[in-house]
Amino acid sequence: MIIGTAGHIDHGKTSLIGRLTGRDTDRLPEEKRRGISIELGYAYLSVEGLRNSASKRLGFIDVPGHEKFVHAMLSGATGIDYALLVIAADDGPMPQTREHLDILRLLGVQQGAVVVTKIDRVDAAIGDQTITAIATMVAGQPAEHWPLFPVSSVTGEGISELLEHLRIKAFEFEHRSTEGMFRLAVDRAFTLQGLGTIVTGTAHSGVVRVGDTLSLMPSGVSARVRSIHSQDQPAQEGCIGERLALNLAGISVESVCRGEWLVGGGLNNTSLRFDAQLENSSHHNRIISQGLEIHLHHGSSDVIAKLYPLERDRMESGTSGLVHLQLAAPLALCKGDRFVIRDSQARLTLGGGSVLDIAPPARGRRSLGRLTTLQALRDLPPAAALTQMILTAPMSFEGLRHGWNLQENELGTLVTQTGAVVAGGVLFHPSRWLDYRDRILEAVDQTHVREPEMPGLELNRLRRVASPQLSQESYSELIEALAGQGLVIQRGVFVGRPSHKAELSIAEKNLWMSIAPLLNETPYNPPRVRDIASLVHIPETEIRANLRKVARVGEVTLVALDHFFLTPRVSEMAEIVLEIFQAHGTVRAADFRDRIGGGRKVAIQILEFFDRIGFTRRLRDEHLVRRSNPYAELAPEAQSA
Ligand SMILES: Nc1nc2c(ncn2[C@@H]2O[C@H](COP(=O)(O)OP(=O)(O)OP(=O)(O)O)[C@@H](O)[C@H]2O)c(=O)[nH]1
Ligand SMILES: [Mg+2]
Repeated sequence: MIIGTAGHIDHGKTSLIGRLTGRDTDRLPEEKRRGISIELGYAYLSVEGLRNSASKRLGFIDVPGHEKFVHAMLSGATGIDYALLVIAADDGPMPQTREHLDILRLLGVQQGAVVVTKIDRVDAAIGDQTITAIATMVAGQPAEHWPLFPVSSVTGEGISELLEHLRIKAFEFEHRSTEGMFRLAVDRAFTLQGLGTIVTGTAHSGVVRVGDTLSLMPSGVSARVRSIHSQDQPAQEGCIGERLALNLAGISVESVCRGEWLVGGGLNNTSLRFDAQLENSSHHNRIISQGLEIHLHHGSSDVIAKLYPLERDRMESGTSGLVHLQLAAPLALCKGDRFVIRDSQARLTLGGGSVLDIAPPARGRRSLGRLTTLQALRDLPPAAALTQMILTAPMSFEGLRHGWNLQENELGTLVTQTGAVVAGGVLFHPSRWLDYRDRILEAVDQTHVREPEMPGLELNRLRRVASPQLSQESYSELIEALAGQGLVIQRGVFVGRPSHKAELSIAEKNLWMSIAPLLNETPYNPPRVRDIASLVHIPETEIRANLRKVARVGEVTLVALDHFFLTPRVSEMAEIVLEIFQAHGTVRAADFRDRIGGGRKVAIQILEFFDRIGFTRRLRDEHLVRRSNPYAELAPEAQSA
C-alpha cells in the first residue's frame, strides 16, 4: 500500500512521516536550509500482521506543501492508495489544504485519513474550531468519511493510534487487480556505483519481473530489468500499488526523464490528443472556452495542452463534461487514467478528469455518434462501451490493446463479450459487418447484370465501390469470409457470384479447345472474334458466344470489343506494365507496345482495360499503377495513388 501526504506548507507532513517511519525525507541541503520540502520524499515501514501472517510494507510519499511545488505534489499523489491529509491544529484548513484535497479527489483517491497535527500547540477550544472548519471543508467529498486523528509529532501523542489504523488498513487493503501490462510512472533516475541505471516510480498497473524487457515511453527506448526493489526491499517482481526501484540494463541515466513511463508487453500508447471526461472545479469561477491553454498533469509529467469542450462551446465552473485535449508533447496514456489541469501560469488547479479515448477520430469529433460513444466509454462497463464504440466506427485490435492497456487474454474475453467480428485485425460491430457484406453482394450482382461477359468485379474496384473505408486486410478477410460461405467466388482477380457461371457443354468445350491454341500463338495480340471465325470457319456469333461463356469461367478475359485474351497472359502483361512503371514512374503506350509487340492501338486498348479494372489510372496520356491493385502481390512497393 502506498500512502501519500497532502496539505498546506509547514503543517507538519514531513515531521509526521518522520515520526511514523523514523526517516527524515527532507534530504536536500536547500530543504534543510529553508525548512520546507521541495522534492518528493520516500519512506517505508514494515507492519506486522495478526498472529502468524506475514508482515507488510507500507510505502510513504511525502509531498511539499508550498504553492510553488504543486506540480511535485501532483506527481507524488498519482497512484497512491491512501491519503493523509495533514492540517495543523493552530492554522486549520489553508489554501493548499483545499487545493491538495481537490487534487486527491480529481485523481480518484478514495481512501484516506485526516491528521490534525501540532495539537501540543493549541488548547481544546482552538482544536474544536479547527475540527469544525475541517468538517465544513470536506462536506460532500470522499474525505467526509475519512477518520480523523489528532497528533503531535513533537510529543508523540496520537501517533500510535494512527500507526495502528494504517496497519489495519494495510491488511484490509484489497490489492488492486494486476490486469493490463506493466506501467510505472517514472519520478527519479540515478546511477549507483556498480549497478548502473536505477529508475524509481509508482507502478500503476500490471506486474514486472526480473529479466523483463520494458520500454520507456514516449521515447520508445528499451531496457532489461536486472533487479527490483519493491517498497525498498529486494524482490523478484513488483506490481501495481508498489513503489519500485528498477535496475535497468541497456539504458543510460541521461535518457530517462521524470514524467516518462516504463511499460511492459510492448505497450505503445503515446498520443498527442485524447478525449476525456473533465470536471471544471467550482473554486475559481473559471470558464473553459474552446482552445483554452492549460497545464496537464498526468502521472509524473506536466505538459502544455489545449482544451476543447465537446458538448457545449464553454464549460462553466462547477460543471463536468466531455472534452478534447491537444498536447504540446506526446504522453503515454491509457483509458481510465486520471489527470489534473492547472491554469497556463501553473498557479491554480482548474479541474481534472479521466481519459476516455486516446485515439479520437480526426473528423466528426462533436458528432452525435461520437458523443454517444464517449458517453458510453464514460458510463458503461467495458464490453458495452466497446460495442457502442464499434457501432460508430470499426476499431483496430491493436488500438484497443494499447489504448485500454489489455493483455492478450483480457482482450480476447472483452472482444468475445461484444460479439464483434474480427477481420484483418479490426473489430466490427456485427451489424456494420453485415452492411459491408450487403454492399459488396449488391455491387457484384449489379455488375453481373451490367457486364454479363465479365466473371465479376475486379477485387480492388469492388473495394472502392462497396467499402472504401475498409482497410485492405479487413476487406480481404471479408471477401474470404464471403467466399467461405459460398456467397462469392474469386475468379482470378475478379469476384463474382458462384451462380454466375456457365457450364460448358461437351460441344462448347470442344470448340474452346480448338480456339485456345489460336489465342496462345500471339498471346499479347490474339486474333479477334471475327479473325477466329474466319480461321476456323465457324460463324462469328458462335465464336463470340463461346468466348463469352469461357470468360465467365475465367479462362479468357475480354480486354476490348470482341477481343478476348487468355487470362494468364493478361497477368503477364500486368507484370510488364508494372516493370515499366517501376523503371520510369509512369507507363506510356509506346513503351508498353515496345515490350509486347503489335500495334499501338492494341497497346492503348490494353492499358485502357487496366484503367477500367482498377490496376492503373490514367493521367493525361500516361498510366500510373494504383497502390492497391489486383496484382498487388506483384507490387508491394509500387508507388502511386
Ligand atoms: N509543536 C509542533 N510542531 C510541529 C509538529 N509537526 C511539525 N512541527 C513543526 O512545524 C514545522 C514544519 O514541519 P514540517 O514537517 O516540515 O512541515 P511540512 O508540512 O512538511 O512542510 P512542507 O513540506 O514545506 O509543506 C517544523 O518546524 C516542525 O518542527 C507538531 O506536531 N507539533
Ligand atoms: Mg515537508
